[in-house]
Amino acid sequence: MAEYDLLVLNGVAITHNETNEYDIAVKDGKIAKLVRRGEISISQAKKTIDAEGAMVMPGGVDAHVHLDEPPLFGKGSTADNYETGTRSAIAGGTTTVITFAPQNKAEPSLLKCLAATHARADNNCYSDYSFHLICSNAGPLAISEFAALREAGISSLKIYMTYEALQLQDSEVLDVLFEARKQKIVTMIHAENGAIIDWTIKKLEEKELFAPKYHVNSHPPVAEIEATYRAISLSEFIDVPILIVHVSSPSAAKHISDAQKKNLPVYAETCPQYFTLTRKDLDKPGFEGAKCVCSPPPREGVQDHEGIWKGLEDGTFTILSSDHCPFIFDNTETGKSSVITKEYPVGHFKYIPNGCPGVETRLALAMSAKRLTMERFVEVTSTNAAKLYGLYPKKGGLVPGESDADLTIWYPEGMKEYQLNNEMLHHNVDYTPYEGQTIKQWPRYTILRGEVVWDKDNGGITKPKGYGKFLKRDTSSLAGPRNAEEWDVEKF
Ligand code: DUC
Ligand code: ZN
Ligand code: ZN
Repeated sequence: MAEYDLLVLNGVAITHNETNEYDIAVKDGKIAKLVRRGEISISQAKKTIDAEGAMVMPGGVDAHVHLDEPPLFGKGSTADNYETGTRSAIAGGTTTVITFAPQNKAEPSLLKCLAATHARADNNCYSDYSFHLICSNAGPLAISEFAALREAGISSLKIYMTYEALQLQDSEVLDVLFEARKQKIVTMIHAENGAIIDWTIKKLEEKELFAPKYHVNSHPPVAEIEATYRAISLSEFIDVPILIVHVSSPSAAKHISDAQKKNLPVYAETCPQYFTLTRKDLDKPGFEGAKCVCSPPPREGVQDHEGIWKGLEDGTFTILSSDHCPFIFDNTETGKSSVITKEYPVGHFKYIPNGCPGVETRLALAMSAKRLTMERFVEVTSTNAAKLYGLYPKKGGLVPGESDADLTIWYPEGMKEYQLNNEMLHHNVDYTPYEGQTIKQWPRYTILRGEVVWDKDNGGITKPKGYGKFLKRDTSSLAGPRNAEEWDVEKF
């Protein structure tokens, strides 16, 4: 009888700290062993894949994905549900997504939101998945439920410093951070100053400036820079780990790297839109610019992109996520075009739903840019998200006996080049912000728990929905509070 279920042969295995010509043996959905190329015989396995010298990595972990959400960030609801969003993920080499379970401000319980999100995802997923709770009502019930969330396998929350429907005041942020510290929960923070944004919107409206491009003016860098510094200060006061999500501004990143130099447990995320898009992408004829409206917005140009790459290279950014937040462009009910009215024929920027699709293009865009060492690429696109959110080494690694056999196998160098177009993609969106862009690589196979779920040259998606499973998560394995003692107000 064959000893292994699957052998991946002739690949270059890459993890966050090693690159080697290893063949990979898989048994019962786990990585069984890594052996020097050629040291294992194909007769030992039921099935083999020849990687033909290409890179083989732990499957991508995308820790920032919005699926099946109601209107939260302007008008319009997300276009992808758990079926279409996770289908898109595996077609782009991502085997695990962490999506959001949103709490409505009128709903005091987080556990209820968790149950409702489970119901939307159950039996619908192609990739494995977990949830971050979005806490928009940090009242006593929500706070008292943090311990139960941990038992339910949720070890992270997201909070907002802007958006009427979501914003917490600083005292509420402190309430969340205080309990998060007790329960060993990582708090993700959308760091933009809501008051600065609202005030700037009024100034634009006074001048009757409504086109999509004014979204950029209404979210000036200072809103992100100030809120990032404030979020870091509040987390330092409570001594608790935070992750600043979707950082777009190199000046905000500077606050983050200064905090990291002080050994504060401050983590950060950026996304491909912040090294590919600029404000010019929102300044297109008519309403076209709405396709690239997201928050924070894309910044000025090459210098900002360079700042983002520098942060990815030097470790300021812990993770590279997609912030996949999809809205159909040409849909007047729930999509971007729902903000076009008689009164506002080119829409009004402040109502445009904020977000862009990107779960499928995240890995290929970052790979094609050829800026990161391959080990760093694995670290920011897979391993660090798994570590930060309590999934490592089950996810994000190739640890024999411990890691799920989740693999992304690329094409051999130079074998594929594409003009990216929306028809290639598997999301439920009618555009990609990256239409026409040259892509030098794409995942050829995606393997989830030992099963091929994506085979680009042989039919694409190969497993039905429902194979993806919910992942209960543990405590973060990245550094936590600096002081192990209980927080004590008398120390201040
Ligand atoms: N924040 C997100 O995380 N996603 C979409 C919109 C936003 O502001
Ligand atoms: Zn956000
Ligand atoms: Zn988001």
